[in-house]
Amino acid sequence: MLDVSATKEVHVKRFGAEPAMFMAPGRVNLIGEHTDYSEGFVMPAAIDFATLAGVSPRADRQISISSENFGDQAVFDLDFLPHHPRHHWSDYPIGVLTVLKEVGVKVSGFNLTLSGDVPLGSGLSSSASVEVATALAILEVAAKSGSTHHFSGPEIARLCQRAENHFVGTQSGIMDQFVSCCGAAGKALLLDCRDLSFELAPISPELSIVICNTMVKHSHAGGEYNTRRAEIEAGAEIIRLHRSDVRFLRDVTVADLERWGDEMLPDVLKRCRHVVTENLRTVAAARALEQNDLPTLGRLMAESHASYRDDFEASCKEADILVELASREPACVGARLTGGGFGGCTVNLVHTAEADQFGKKMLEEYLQATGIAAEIYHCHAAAGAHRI
Ligand code: GAF
Repeated sequence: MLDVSATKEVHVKRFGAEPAMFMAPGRVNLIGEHTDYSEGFVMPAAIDFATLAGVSPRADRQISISSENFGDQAVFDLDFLPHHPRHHWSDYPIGVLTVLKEVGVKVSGFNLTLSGDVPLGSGLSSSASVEVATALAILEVAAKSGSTHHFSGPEIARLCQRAENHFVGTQSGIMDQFVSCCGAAGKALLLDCRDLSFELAPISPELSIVICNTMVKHSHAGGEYNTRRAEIEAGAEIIRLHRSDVRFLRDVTVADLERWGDEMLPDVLKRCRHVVTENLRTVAAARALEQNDLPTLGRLMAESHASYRDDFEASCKEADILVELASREPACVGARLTGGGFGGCTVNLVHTAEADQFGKKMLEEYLQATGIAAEIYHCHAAAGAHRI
C-alpha cells in the first residue's frame, strides 16, 4: 500500500524541504491490445497501484532524483542532461525532463523522490506512472519559478509518450500515459487513439478486477514490442498500395485483409488480423460493459486472448495457463493477458462476491500447474494523476 507520509518524510530527511506531492496510477487494460499505435481503440482502467512523486525546488541547476523502489539516487546537471538512455531507472524521469525542456518549459533545479507500488515489468505500466508523476512534479517546480505553461491531461500524456518514444526508445502508443492522466474512479476508459476522444464506462460494483501476475517478467525496451509495431506498419503499407485513404491499420477492414493479405508475409498478416479484429472487439466490449451484458463481454475477452496468443503471438505459456484456469471458473466473467505481452499479468473480471475465493483458487491451481507462486492483486478502477 502506498504511504504518502512515509515518502514525504524520506524527502524531508534527505533534502531538508517539505515536498509538493503528486500521484499517478498504473493501469490494467481490459481489452484493445497493440491497437493504440495504429490509431485504434483501447479500453483500460487506471488502478489503485501508483507512483508517488515528492518534489521541492533547489537554488542551483542540479537535479537530484531518488527512487525508494531501487534504493538509489541519481544526480544531474540541468544544463548537461544525458542525450541517450543509460538503461537505468532514471531514464524515465530524465526523458520527461528532456521533453519538457524541448517544448520550452523553463525548469530550475529540483529534488525529486519517487516511490511506488506498481509491480515492475508486469504489464501494469509502472513506467508510464513514473513518467506522469514526474511530469506533474516538474511542472510544479517550473510554475513556482515563473513558467506559464499549462498542459491538459491529454497533453501531458502526449509529452510522456514522446519521452518514452524519443528518449527511452520504446515505440509505445498513447494508452498507458493517457489513462494514467485521465482515468476515473470506478470506470473503464474507451479511448479512440486517433483523436483522443474518450468515454468513461462505469464498471458495476458487482464486478471486481482481479489481476494475476504470471511472475514472468517482460521488458518493453527489449525488441519484441518494436518488432510487432514494425510488422503492423509493414502490413498497413501493403494495404495502402490498394487503398490510398488508409493512414493506419485502424482504417483497414477484415475484407481488405482477405483481399490483399496474401501479399503480406504470413506473420505480418497474422499480426494485422489481430489488430483489425481487436479494434472491433474493443468497441463491442465497451457497449457490452455499458449494457452490463456480461456473457458478451466475457466472450470478447476470451477471443481477444486467443487472438493475442495465436495471431499476435505475444502471450506466453504461463499466461495461457492462467487464462485457461480462470475460464473454468463460473465466478469469472472474462480473462485475458493484459498489457504489452510476453509475460506479465492476466486481467480477470470476476463476480465481486466470489473474488477472494477466485484469487485463492488461481494461486493454488497455477502453483500446481507451473510450480510458480503467482501474485494476486485485487484492484479498483482509480482516478487519474493528481496532486495530493
Ligand atoms: C504497452 C504500450 F506502452 C502501450 O502503448 C500499448 O501498445 C500496450 O503495450 C499494448 O496494448 O503497454
